[in-house]
Amino acid sequence: MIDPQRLYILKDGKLILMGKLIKLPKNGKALIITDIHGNLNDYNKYMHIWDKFKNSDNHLILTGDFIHAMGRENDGSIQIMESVQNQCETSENFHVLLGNHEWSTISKRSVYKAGINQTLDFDELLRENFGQSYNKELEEYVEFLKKLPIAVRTANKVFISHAGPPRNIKSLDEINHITDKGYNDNPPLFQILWNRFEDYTEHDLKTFLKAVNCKMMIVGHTPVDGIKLIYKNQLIVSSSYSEGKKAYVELNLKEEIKNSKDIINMVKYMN
Ligand SMILES: [Mn+2]
Repeated sequence: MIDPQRLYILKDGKLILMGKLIKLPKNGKALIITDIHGNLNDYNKYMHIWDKFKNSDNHLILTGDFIHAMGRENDGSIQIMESVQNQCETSENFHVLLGNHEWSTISKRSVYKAGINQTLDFDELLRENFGQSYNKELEEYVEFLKKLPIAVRTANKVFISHAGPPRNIKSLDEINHITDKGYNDNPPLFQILWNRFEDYTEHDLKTFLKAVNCKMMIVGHTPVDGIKLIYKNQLIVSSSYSEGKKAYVELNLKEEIKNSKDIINMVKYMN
């Protein structure tokens, strides 16, 4: 039976249920962009880079938290949401991962930044924009967000997610099924969307990377000055909402990734 809340693709005349893990082959490149947080100006700049970059081998990975600006002024969350939906429907190489801010829209749990309830702000933004049809729009957004994948694993052994790592993961298959238990009261899902580096040890990171057979992990979530290396095997990237510089990664999917140096060489900065 078809579950309307899951994403299916049509392949060779058969409907295939998409899991929560995207696997990228050893071919082409991937642009990895994090934490846009409703900044339409930055989003458009990255889309301009993507427009020049895209071809059948290249991919774009937006690692979540594309909605929720800091405050109501200049909050481009709706425009970005509409654009992201449109891109996902028209390009199979455009991958959008769930962040904790999109998760809050699904789970109806409020998220705060600097004491501001951003979930409530987003609700008000929708009411202002859509008036009477506010509820219908919100439901459509929730449907769309529930279809988003949670992580990407590349053939050259890089694991990409919004945050994390989660604890007690034994295999990549567990990541593929990470939302099977739902969006609320699901510790592994919560951890892959919320964990910052004070929440896990070097041992936790190494254990996780071994379980998913990866050398490096790339996340967003914590604002840093462009990039920050954690325990040698995790790179935090801030592409828009940052503590200074805005960085992204142009990951070469063909090249062997042995250590952090190989990844740091692929970091680029946006002005
Ligand atoms: Mn986040």
